[in-house]
Amino acid sequence: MLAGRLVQGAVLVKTVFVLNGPNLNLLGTREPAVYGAHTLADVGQMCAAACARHGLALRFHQSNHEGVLLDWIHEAGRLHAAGDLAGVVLNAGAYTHTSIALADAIKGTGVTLVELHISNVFARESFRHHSYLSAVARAVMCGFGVQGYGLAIDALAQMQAAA
Ligand code: CA2
Repeated sequence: MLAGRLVQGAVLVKTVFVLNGPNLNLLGTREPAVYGAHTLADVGQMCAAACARHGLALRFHQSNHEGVLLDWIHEAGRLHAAGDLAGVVLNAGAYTHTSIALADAIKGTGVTLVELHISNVFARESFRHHSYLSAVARAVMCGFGVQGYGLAIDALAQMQAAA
């Protein structure tokens, strides 16, 4: 069944934003023991397949720049305000551990957001144990490898269905 809302007899498909932060464009090229062998393009295909399963539209992006990530969260916030957003999956990379600006954007827009990490950050260096985003995220996932992205989209679709 399509996860959308009825507008004058037409189903309006909701959108999932999958946002990736700094250095995630390097996926599959370095540190395979930590992040696996899949590239970011592979992850994009996994997300497209997950969204297709649920009848959701996908916006998939990566940037090494904090302000660009902020702009995408604001754009998702506008869809959220219009009732057209299923949610955001955000792997903010190292900005997770530094960015009050991203936390403010998530809180300010009110988007339903899953904070995602490919690796189990709690099994790594202590500076990765603190996140500025977790307190404003709807849910936090880590350690599922790149399969976590599809699982996060499944979870957002379930939340939509339950709403
Ligand atoms: O586990 C994750 O997904 C992280 O968000 C990845 C970030 C890291 O700073 C977080 O603590 C945990 C780093 C992304 C860097 O990605 C690379 C991928 C391949 C090769 C080099 C870097």
